[in-house]
Amino acid sequence: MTVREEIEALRKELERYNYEYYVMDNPTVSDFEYDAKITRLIKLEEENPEFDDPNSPTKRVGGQVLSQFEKVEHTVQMQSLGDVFSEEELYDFDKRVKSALNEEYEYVVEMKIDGLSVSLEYEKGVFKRGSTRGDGFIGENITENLKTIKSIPLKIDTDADFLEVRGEVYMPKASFEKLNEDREVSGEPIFANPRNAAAGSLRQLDSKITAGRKLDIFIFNIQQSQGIEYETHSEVFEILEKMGFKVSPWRNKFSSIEDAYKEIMRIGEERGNLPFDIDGAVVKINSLRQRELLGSTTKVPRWAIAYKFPAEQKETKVEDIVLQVGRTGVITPNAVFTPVRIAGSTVSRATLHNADYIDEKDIRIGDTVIIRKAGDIIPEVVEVNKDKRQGELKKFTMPENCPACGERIVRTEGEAAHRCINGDCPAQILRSMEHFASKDAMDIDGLGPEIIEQLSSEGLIKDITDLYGLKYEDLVNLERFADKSAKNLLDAIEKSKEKSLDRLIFGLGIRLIGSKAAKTLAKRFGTMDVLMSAETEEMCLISDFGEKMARSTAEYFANEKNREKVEKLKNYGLNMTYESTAVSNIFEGKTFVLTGTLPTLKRDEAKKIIEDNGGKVSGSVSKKTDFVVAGEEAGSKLTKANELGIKVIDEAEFLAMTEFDK
Ligand code: 0OX
Repeated sequence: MTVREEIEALRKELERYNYEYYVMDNPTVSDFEYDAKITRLIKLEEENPEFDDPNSPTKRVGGQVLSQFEKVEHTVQMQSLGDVFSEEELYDFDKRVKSALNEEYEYVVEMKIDGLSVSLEYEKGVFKRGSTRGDGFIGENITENLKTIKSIPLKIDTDADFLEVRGEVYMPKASFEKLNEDREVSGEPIFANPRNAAAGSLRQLDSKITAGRKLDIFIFNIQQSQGIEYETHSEVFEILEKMGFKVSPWRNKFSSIEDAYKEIMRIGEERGNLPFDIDGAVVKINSLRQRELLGSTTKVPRWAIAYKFPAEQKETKVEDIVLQVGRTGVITPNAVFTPVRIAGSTVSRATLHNADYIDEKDIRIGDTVIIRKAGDIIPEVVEVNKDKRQGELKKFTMPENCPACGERIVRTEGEAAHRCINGDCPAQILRSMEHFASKDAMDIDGLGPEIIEQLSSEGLIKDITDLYGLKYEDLVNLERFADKSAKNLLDAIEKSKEKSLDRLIFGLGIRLIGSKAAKTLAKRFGTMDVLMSAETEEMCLISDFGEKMARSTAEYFANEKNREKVEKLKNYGLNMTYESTAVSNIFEGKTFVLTGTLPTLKRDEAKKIIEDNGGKVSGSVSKKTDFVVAGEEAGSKLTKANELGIKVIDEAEFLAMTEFDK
């Protein structure tokens, strides 16, 4: 056997093992044997670079680091699905199908995998390119990341000269839990749910990171093909399966909507037992000819619909109600639960907002409560299951004293919140330091709540100004610190001195002054000195700036302690002037609203481009809005823009306006 033949034989064998293990879930060789073969192949490829193949199984470990993702135009639109939430709405969908077709038809019901849609393109059976859905028309080239997903075949056995398939990338629940555990140990932020974790993993510019994330995929569609024929969706599944793809696990056929509905309910019952998250079921017309007849609206096909399951709810027990003191002294009660898994992660706490909220829902320690995740992320109590209340549980009352400093708690008439009004309350000081270091404020990398707590309990920092006096010797011998981490933290603190004035103003934590208001102040007054001597009346004249905000700002700077704090920061060399970052004024006087997921820009990036060009970003659509930049899954803001006749543009049009993509 020549070297070339051995290389080829190993590649074939290893891809077959991948297929057996990752697609069929039925390995035929031991890990040991697999490792021995891949090690041999790596060696042969290194020694014989002339036989390189970008689709060799050795390329599945990642390695290429990109500076950005290239755009990919989808020649066949990657459509999204219309949603229904009830049996009635599902039957309405069927009525529309029935009256449009006027002949017999069949449905296929699939699970709706809660992941991210991607396209995979094969030329003569070789995987050439993979991309995200983006806005359905333009996505991002994530080929290298997709190659690391072992259930994606890099070569397929097919007569098709060209084939584009579509599938959903997801992170299995078990991989997600393991990933979050590891991240918690290493102090990285955890992902809210498997979908976010999968999205974060696919967006990595370094494919090695993606390779370590254990993603998987289900393929559910042929987007386009040359050289093969098929007439129904069921047939498509058979073809895909034969080619070696991992296809959607549930895909039964039904000849009535009633039976399709029963299947959806069956899927719903299985939801909790599956190793991956689903957020509903998809009902599709089986005949491709009938799909053509039904066609699509501008956004979604008329031949398919997603039946969305209600947010998952679980019962758990309230073990305790603990109080958290915020940076402004507001005392927020939190419920501590017996941990339960819900919508993709384990929940053990939820905010109970304030005493009125607890009263209204009558939540008591020891109660069994029903919880869910609002927007699939934030845990909340739906209600108390009173049937399970055992004996007379004690009603919750706010204590009279602050749990952190022991001073009296007050509640201003008409306000829901209880507050600790002791300006020296240690909990408030800790929270305000956390706020100062946070991402939207001074963005000091590595200075999270735990480190702040540690530095404070070591007596090294009493307020934010002390951060700038920290020395290497203070840190290096502390627990959790070593040479490198001490230097990194000091570097990050040093770097923060250059941050723009608006971040500093926001970081001070003036009541009612969020990051947007801080920017307004920085722009209007230009330097900290001018701002500190500004009169309330002057601030009231600024558009978008309310009287309460003006008064709160003036009060803050009238306080001698606060003035001293700013003076100290100035002496440490913090930047106290606002330098406009505007690169043009083409958006001067224009208000933009961003909605949905844009194909390449993150929301922060789009916002920065708008502001850098003199425009404003607003959170809601009104008559004052000039442009709505809409991406994937744009919701009610898009509807409102259309109602009001406001110009809606996509990312490409937006970038063209700024000529940013040239
Ligand atoms: C899923 C899923 C998503 C076909 C045409 C519009 C949507 N998340 O599991 N989309 C589709 O269908 C496409 N099917 C699915 N199973």
